[in-house]
Amino acid sequence: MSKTVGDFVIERLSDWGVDRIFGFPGDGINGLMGSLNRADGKIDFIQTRHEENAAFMACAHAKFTGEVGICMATSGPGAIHLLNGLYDAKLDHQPVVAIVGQSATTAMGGSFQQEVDLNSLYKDVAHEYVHTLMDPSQTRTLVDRAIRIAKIERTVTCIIIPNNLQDEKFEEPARMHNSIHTSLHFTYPQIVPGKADLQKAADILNDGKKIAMLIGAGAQKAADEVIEVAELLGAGIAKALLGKDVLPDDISYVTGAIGLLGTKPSWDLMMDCDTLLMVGSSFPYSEFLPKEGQARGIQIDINGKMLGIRYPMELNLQGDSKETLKALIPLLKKKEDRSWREEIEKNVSEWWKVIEARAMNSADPINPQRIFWELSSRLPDNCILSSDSGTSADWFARDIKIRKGMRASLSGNLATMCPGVPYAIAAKFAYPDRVSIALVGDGAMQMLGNNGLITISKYWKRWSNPGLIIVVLNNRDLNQVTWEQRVMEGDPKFDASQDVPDFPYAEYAKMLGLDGIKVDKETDIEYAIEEALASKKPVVLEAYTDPSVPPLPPHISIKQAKAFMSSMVKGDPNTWDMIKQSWKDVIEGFIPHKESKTSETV
Ligand SMILES: Cc1ncc(C[n+]2csc(CCOP(=O)(O)OP(=O)(O)O)c2C)c(N)n1
Ligand SMILES: [Mg+2]
Repeated sequence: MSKTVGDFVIERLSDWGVDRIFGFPGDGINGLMGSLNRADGKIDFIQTRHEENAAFMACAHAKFTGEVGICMATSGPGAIHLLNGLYDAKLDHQPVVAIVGQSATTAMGGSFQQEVDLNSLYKDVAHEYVHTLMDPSQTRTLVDRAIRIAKIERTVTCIIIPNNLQDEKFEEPARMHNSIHTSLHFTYPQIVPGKADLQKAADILNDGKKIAMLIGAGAQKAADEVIEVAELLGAGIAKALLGKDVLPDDISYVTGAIGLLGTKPSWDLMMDCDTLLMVGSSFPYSEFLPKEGQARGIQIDINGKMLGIRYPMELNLQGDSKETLKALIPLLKKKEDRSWREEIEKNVSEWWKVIEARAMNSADPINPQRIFWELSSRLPDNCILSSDSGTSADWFARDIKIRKGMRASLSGNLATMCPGVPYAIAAKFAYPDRVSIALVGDGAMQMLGNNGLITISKYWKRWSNPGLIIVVLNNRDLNQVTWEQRVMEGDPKFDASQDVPDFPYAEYAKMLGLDGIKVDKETDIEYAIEEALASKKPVVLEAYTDPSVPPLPPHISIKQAKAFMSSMVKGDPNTWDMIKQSWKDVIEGFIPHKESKTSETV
């Protein structure tokens, strides 16, 4: 049989180094499935339960390996299902290529079954490159460009292949006018700002007395340089959520997360600094950065489009974080006055005591913070963590102490529900010897996570280390949003939109042949975590947690406090429990007797 277009697509992907595709079949891509089958395991096809999970997995593959992630789905409904996961990749700047089917060219334009205008549909998510194959001789061009552009732009691209063309005989582009001759290969260039700009940056940093650094995922490979700069400047370092695994949390001047899910030391760092150095982050909430005019700002980002959009920076430098910081270091003077640094270190060590005390507060039946706190100290070396959106992200941000060698991610910019489980699965495929842990709410489990458990049951025996733990916070509530209704809107919890039906997550895992552990007593938490870590199978650790524990912002503004009070006055069904739990957590914030610095905070 001569080589088909589908055969060439698979061969070329393999030549690009692709060895895994996440997807789900359909008649729109049967030609490609046949080619994968004939390719004799050259590329592993991982079948998910839902195309959205395939796209999340491709995104996580890119996040954890640095390689391009590939997902595949059929025309119409399959391509539509991919979208949310693809937006997750696009917004977090991950190279992902979606390969989707389309009605046969003979039927296109005929309102045929499953015919959707995919070029238009994908025009936003894959705006850097989305093309429909019209002729077999285009195949090489489309594959090469989709991959290269995904990498160069760190974004999502898409190839649409009509199903009849997948089985056509493949053709190399002819040597003639109107034909395109593309090639493999791409390596990232080293981008470093010019000398004069680096000197300007050094002058600003050398002039400052109170330097704050904010790092994000873009600083992933620059950990050593970030530390060296902070040491020279006596700076404190806050981490945007996607940058959580860039630096370990046991560094005394790392203030941890920033923003609504952030820490008080990060808030104080930003409110009191006179100079801000932002590296590889597009952290979106400006109200958590210094006030305009308070600090002189420098931003470093590989993506010029992301510069100068969060704070009016004095200097915006396009460059690779590692190389730029390396070039900057010789120009920096060591700050002799360490009082700013000492203050930050004091704040950080007090804050960890607050976090521990909050975690140790009892709740009914279990305080979710306690689960994260106890898990944190027991995390295996080199484990890979993923968090879902929901209160799990709050506790992940605050209670988990990252150590060197660990990886961690979540849906940072789209903040969508459901990446937790598929990210953890993709991590296992990429690193079968490492333990992977997902932190997920019950709402997200019911939306897609439970289906992910079926995928785990299908594949886990392939992994050399079966260590995969799905921690489920069973609070019978879409709790993060319930708190937003109270604190942001001043409304009571709307039961009709917020209540989640109970479901036996651990029992369900057992039905699937996995391990399931349910914990509903505080005294059992440590044992349950240790049992989960010792399990010889993937395990669901279901914790029956209290929805009245508040995911408090690092400081509460008067507006938020008023809204919270008003939600209770309006008759929130959980008023008494909420008062009890919120009060306990607020009190812990004052035990180390650190008063807030700004007048608008209470
Ligand atoms: C796809 C999607 N739908 C809705 C939301 C809004 N949202 C954010 S967190 C959340 C609650 C999640 O509930 P659950 O998974 O049970 O976690 P919990 O907050 O209860 O811990 C919702 C509805 C979202 N971010 N993504
Ligand atoms: Mg919930």
